[in-house]
Amino acid sequence: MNDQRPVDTATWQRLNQHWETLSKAHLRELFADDPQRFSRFSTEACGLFLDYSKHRITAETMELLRGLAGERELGAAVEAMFHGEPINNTEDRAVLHVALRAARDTHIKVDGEDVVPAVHGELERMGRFAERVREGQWKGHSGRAIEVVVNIGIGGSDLGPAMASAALRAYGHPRLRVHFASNLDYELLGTILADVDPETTLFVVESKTFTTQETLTNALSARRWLVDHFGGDEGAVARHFVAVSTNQREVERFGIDADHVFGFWDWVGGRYSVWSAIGLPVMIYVGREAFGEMLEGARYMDSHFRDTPWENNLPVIMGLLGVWYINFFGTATHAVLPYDYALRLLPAYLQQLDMESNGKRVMKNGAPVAWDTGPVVWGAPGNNGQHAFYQLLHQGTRIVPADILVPATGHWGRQDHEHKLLANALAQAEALMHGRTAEEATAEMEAAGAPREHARALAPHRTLPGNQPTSVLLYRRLTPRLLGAIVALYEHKVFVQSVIWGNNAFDQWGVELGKQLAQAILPELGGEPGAGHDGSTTGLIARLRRMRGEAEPPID
Ligand code: G6Q
Repeated sequence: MNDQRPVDTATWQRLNQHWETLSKAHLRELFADDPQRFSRFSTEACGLFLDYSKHRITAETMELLRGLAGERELGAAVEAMFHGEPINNTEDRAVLHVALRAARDTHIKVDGEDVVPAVHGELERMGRFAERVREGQWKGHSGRAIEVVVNIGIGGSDLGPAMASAALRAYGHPRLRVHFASNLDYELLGTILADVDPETTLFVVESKTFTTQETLTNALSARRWLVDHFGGDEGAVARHFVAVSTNQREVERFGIDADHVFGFWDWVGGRYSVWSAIGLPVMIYVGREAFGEMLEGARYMDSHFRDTPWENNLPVIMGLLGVWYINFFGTATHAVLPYDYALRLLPAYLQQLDMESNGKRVMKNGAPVAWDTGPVVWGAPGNNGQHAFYQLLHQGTRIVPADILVPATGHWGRQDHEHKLLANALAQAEALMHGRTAEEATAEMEAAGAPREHARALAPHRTLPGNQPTSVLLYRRLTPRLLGAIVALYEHKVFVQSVIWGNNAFDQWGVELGKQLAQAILPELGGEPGAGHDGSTTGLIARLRRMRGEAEPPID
């Protein structure tokens, strides 16, 4: 464990001084000063072309940031992860999502045992099952083929497969639909169930622990709905429910046959688990081959991350840029803006990946951090964002670094749509970087015939400061391989940052307290005496109890 604080490295101080000068520079000047800027600050790997020239950096910045990574022993940290060392120190676990996509002939040991054969064994079981469903050989209780897969899971057991299924719609089986039920209120599950036929629906209950309240509540409701449809015949469950879990015992207690349980391992974190059996709904939807290609794309990115010098290493570059903004410019958020509607769930997926991993306030050794860690990650598909929140990016008061993801082509062959989409994506990156000066705004208005006084008065409102940093990630088309590469890129980016900051990216103790308190409040909502809360919680419990007992209030 590296106990040194990043702020105590020699490079951190140098970065501070460097920031003093560079923070005053405008990207317009940086481009004017260096005609080679685009080629200097762009690189490509695994089907992804990264243009990071629109960042507030110079060659010296990147050199210093790489120096920081060196002082933080990033290289050794990467090797420790790939070698299955227990780098998740608070849970004493290895962190091996990279083993989930390792080639068959690789050897990765945990506690002396090679885990790769088991990974491929489980992939093989998943593949056989997925094929049976896809080919209509796996029949429901009344003998009909499956047409709808409903995933029941939450957090890491929901966001990954939901994001990947949406992203790979173009590769989906034409007979199959996939739904994702995660929320505890009945709105989501109820809406899905109202829309599907129990006789052709397969539920995949996904839960690493199989103790998660939301998932078990939804699974029990779905099961009751199914059994009711079959007139109380419990035998239907075996044909309509399978599970994915590391907790075989709890799954069996729920009533799902061991043959219909797909497993994974405690060295797979929830938010890193889409590559494991947690990806089963994706595999059923797109087929084992396409799922294998997604793993392959991630594997390419793993090799790239491990073997490529940092100058051209995508996760390292993106991780270091984040550190530069968060720790030196003091930015608090990071936007993800895909100009690819298939990636509409990527911002939510990355929100969990990043915020649950690096939303930490202590170092691995328990010492408090005295520097900011993970950003608030947010975003939405690009065009929609342009007509909504981009205003703040263009004229607000904050620096918001953003990733703009752009496919050269889509899956529909619609050149007319694609050209306009690409023009918009590039225009936004350009506008965010360049902005519009007061002089330019005034001249434009005058050229359009506005009187000088009017143009001058309006100029401050029409001025865009620019200097807003973006990374543009181009790719040819969103294929399964490409998706695998994108997701692995972000996984490794988050890891790079955790190494710089010194925190454990693989635990999530912060989410425990709320779960414990919910268990305590639950009986109180039913009227049992409480354990004692703050005045607000006690007042809200009482108010909710009253409201639930009341008739619908009249609307006045
Ligand atoms: C992910 C988190 C969390 C987890 C869910 C669901 O890294 O640990 O999002 O995935 O709480 O947990 P189960 O899979 O155990 O139901």
